[in-house]
Amino acid sequence: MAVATWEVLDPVTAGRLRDENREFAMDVLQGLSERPKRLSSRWFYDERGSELFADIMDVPQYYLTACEHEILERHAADITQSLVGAPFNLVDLGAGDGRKTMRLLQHLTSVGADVTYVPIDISEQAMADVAERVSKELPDLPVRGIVAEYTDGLRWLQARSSDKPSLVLFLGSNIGNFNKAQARAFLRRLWTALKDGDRVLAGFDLKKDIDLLLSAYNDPQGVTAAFNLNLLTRINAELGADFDISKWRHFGTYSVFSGAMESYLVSRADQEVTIGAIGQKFQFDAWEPIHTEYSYKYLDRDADDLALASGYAIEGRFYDRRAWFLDALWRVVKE
Ligand code: AVJ
Repeated sequence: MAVATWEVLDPVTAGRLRDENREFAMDVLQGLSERPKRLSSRWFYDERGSELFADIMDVPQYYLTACEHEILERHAADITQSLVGAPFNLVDLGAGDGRKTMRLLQHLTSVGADVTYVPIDISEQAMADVAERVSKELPDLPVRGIVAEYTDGLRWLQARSSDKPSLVLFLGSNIGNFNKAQARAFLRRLWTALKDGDRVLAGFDLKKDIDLLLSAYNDPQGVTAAFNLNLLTRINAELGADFDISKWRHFGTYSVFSGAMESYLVSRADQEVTIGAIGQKFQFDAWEPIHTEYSYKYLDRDADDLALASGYAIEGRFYDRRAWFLDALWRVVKE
């Protein structure tokens, strides 16, 4: 049985974590000083937030996860076909609980591919969970996780296994949190950390009937609302604030103009909130919004443009039956 191992890269020390708390405080101060006020979606994922997001993935109205499962199941052979002939790394950026990647890994082990699974995640807890799940279900698969920021982790991987090609997964429409300029910058950084011939599989949620979008981000069970509101609970816990959660509501809307689902926390009353770690009080008017998330929706053409603009060739486009979601397969072009 191959034992799953992972390395914690150097910068991620206790010091870095303390810094993260400072960065959180600075970002909250900055965002709540703007108008309209905003908080970044990158802070959703504390332990409770990650749990709530896992619950969202099981919400029937949140079609994204089921669509991508279907894609990976239907197209596993085509997606991996160009790499299975020789040893390669399957690199997973933001593996979550690893359930999605299991679809590909199961296929790869069934055809006897010489693949090493390399999850990269900033959270050591998330790493331990993925490693456990994967080694339980596929005990013979080598797993070499890296606890680091994505691009630090990739660079380190390239330095160590320079000859092995990589297939890098960036699934789940995580790219949707970036606007177009940020998405291009991210993909270019990724390109820089990769080598000629490496592949990227990126998940894009496609533009579709707006009613479907709205119900995916306003589920009747209130899981998405709880996920959004948890950001205030996190600020209370980590920054010593006194947000009264009952005085806030979740609001998710679609902007046809920007092509994004937008999430807000809206104040139900005039109120004042103290944030201890910042040493400041913040005023909120009744019905004043805090913007918390963009989830950009794509046309096929938008995804293609992004690939070409950041140095990739398009190798394949894989869809679920209803064509609600796209997993785009790109090749890194350096020569
Ligand atoms: C994890 C960023 C892909 O934008 O759809 C789910 C997060 N927000 N419901 C998304 C989310 C509200 C999700 N991503």
